[in-house]
Amino acid sequence: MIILVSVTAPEFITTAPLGILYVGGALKQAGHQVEVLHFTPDEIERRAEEIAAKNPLFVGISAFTCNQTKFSAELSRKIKARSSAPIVWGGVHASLVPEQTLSEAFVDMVVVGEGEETAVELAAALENGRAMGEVKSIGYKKDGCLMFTGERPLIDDLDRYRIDWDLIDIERYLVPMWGRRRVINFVTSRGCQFKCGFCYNLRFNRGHWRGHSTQFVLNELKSLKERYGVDGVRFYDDNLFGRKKRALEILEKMDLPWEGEFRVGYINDELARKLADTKCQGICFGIESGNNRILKLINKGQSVEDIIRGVEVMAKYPQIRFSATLILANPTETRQEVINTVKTCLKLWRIHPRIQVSLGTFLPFPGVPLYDEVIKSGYVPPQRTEDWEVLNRTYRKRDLPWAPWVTDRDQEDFIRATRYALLLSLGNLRVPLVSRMPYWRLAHYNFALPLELPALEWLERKFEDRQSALSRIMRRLLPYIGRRGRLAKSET
Ligand code: B12
Ligand code: SF4
Repeated sequence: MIILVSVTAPEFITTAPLGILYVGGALKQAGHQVEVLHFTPDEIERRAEEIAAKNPLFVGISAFTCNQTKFSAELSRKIKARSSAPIVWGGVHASLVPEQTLSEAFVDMVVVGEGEETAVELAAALENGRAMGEVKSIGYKKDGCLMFTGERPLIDDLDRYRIDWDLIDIERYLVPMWGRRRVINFVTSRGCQFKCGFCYNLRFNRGHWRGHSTQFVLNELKSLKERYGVDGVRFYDDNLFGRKKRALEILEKMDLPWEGEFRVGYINDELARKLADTKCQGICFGIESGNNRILKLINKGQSVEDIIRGVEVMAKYPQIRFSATLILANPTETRQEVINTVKTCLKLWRIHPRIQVSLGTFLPFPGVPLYDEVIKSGYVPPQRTEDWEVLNRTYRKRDLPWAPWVTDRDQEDFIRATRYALLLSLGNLRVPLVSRMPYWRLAHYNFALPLELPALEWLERKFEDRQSALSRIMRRLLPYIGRRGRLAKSET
């Protein structure tokens, strides 16, 4: 038996852990008995005992760079204390920080990059007592030294592997969205050909896009509909439109409501019209900045003018929910440039008053192109796996030790600007004062005495999760309510 685990913060627990479901599917295909566990940190103690008692061939742990590293470190330690089963870390974090991860006493091996082929070979090597050096794309320990085998090629034919939904209770991941009740997260492709400075793709996917075939995706979605009554899809591809024709064909033929992310540069009138003809419920643009200097620095491949053009097009299709994500505190960014970004948000809101704007601060994820800049400016990155939890954008208060160009006052303002930007949609209520307040605050970049925030946060908490009719009305009136969790993905 092989056990694959993802420990996830409660606010993200309803998104299915697709990485280990793919890896689990590959291991099952190869004849192994597999168990996938996805739980919140409060269960660590109990789960560690359960895992140790099963004495698996190995325990595979999946983590992004965020508080998952802390939860996973705690779990690994507890399993190690009770069992001799090898502990294998995989996923984005272990792939981008392999040496440090492997140097931890609670980690026996790391898998770097895509896991399907590697996990199957690793399992075979462990079962047959073969040398670990024969398995590509792993790190292991030998006589106290950290050993790394070379990279294997990326998987080109993705159709060889599929998510095995039987490995989890899918009901936990069918969530209500846009009036539908059973919406699932799904990916049709991996990687992206662009090279944005804050993104893991260049390193992890080596700047390559690969997709499942159209027919494969349509078959999988058909089976999700028929077997589990799935009635909507939230696409989590790095670049859903990596091949435009293919994406459109899927979206046109799948006959399901959907939501996904886009690059601004893809949008034009023709494409927007085609999207509106599918059951598109929402799209999100990574706008990132209101400054051409910063857009160039982060290598986004789009200008402020492109952004405005894209939003103008989307404004003609108000039936499609529309959100935009932006990053503050980019390396070398000045206060004035941050203000420009905030003003750009307001401009976009004037063009498209239903826009949902999400501001986040730049986080130096290891391995991204801008990471080296941050290290050059003197930042000492976390020295222990669990300390990478500092890179968590959903905290409301934080300091930014990697950003000496940001003052304490600026940080306070960022947090408030982020809150008020989410509240911009209050403007649609057309209630005097309430609707103008966030706009006024942002327009003047003045967040002194933010007395409205506690009141609005109270409202937010009160109506975020409830299923009552009143909650539903509130969420309709105040669209930002209930969006924080969903926007977290866009913040990436
Ligand atoms: C869905 C998603 C989420 C979901 C979480 C889903 C969940 N249940 O955990 C939500 C929306 C909640 C989310 C939140 C965040 N996310 Co996110 N998210 C994604 C997204 C879009 C898709 C993930 C996915 O399903 N991929 C598809 C699968 C097939 O790929 P995979 O997970 O990498 O798995 C493969 C390999 O990594 C490997 N593998 C994975 N695990 C294991 C384990 C073992 C044992 C082995 C052998 C192999 C292995 O094999 C798999 C198959 O080849 C990715 C981008 C992307 N497209 O991958 C970003 C991404 C993973 N997220 C990212 C970030 C930063 C975050 C946040 C930290 C952002 C924030 N708010 O601050 C949060 C933190 C989440 C948390 N605290 O748990 C970054 C991670 C960067 C990094 N260095 O880790 C990414 C890469 C986006 C980006 N472009 O930068 N996210
Ligand atoms: S941020 Fe988006 S467009 Fe840029 S490299 Fe990453 S996935 Fe591609």
